[in-house]
Amino acid sequence: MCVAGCFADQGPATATATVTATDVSSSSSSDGVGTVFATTRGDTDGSTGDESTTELETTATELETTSSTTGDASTGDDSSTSTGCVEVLCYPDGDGDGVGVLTPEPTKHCETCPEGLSEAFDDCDDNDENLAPTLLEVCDGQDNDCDALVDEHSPENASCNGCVTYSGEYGELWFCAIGKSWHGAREYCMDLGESVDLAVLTGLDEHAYVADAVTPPPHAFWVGLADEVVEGEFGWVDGTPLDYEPWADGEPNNLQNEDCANLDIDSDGRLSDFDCDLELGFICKAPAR
Ligand SMILES: [Ca+2]
Ligand SMILES: [Ca+2]
Ligand SMILES: [Ca+2]
Ligand SMILES: [Ca+2]
Repeated sequence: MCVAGCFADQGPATATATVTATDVSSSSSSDGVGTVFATTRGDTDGSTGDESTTELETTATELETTSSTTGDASTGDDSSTSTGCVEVLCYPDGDGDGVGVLTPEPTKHCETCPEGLSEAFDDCDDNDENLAPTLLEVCDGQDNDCDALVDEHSPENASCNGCVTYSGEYGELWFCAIGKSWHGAREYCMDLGESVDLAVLTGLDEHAYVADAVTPPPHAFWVGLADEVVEGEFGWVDGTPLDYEPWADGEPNNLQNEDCANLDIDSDGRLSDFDCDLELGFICKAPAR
């Protein structure tokens, strides 16, 4: 616990100036707490040589024990900084959501961080209290939990803006019952995060997994497969070739130049090629990380 006279009461500048990281690292001892005491004690009685180090560290241990049982009695002075409390590094938390950031510089404090500072430093936006890695994703068009995905699945976000969300072994999925062209759907997916695109299905196992997860309506969902570049050569949007047989019977048939693939619930979840401008549902995916 932090006893009276602990430098948490004095603000970061005083604490940092008195017991700095340099004081600790410059000692021959590997015992951080003991070294701090030895340095303070040595300054007091003028003993700075190596011979006195062991004795001073022993004394430091005794002092620490005394300090923890009798409060400020061993130091007797509010300006003392050698109270034996555990230092913590505290990072500035500008939006008060309990998670700070790396800059500006963190400061050292006793036991706990004062208000406005935090031991955590991975807030993705320190100007918005609704964004922090400690939060759950909600449906608001923002990346609440700082994982670089917007409105993905969480216990608070099973569906969002017409998309049912899903999280599993193949990553994050959004099954969207919003009518969009294949290209319009792709843009929608990409707005959900840099790693998000129309779904790339890596093989029969994932294809079956995704088809099982679909909850109609609608019955047809665009996936990230097309042969717009070279007719008859279907490839996934991430550049990987199609290397398994995903097609429904008689597909793809390129009827009136159909170039975009959709997963058709009425064909056991297998794929058909459709006109890319048709407005269908679609499946977005972010691969597992
Ligand atoms: Ca913050
Ligand atoms: Ca924040
Ligand atoms: Ca997120
Ligand atoms: Ca969100």
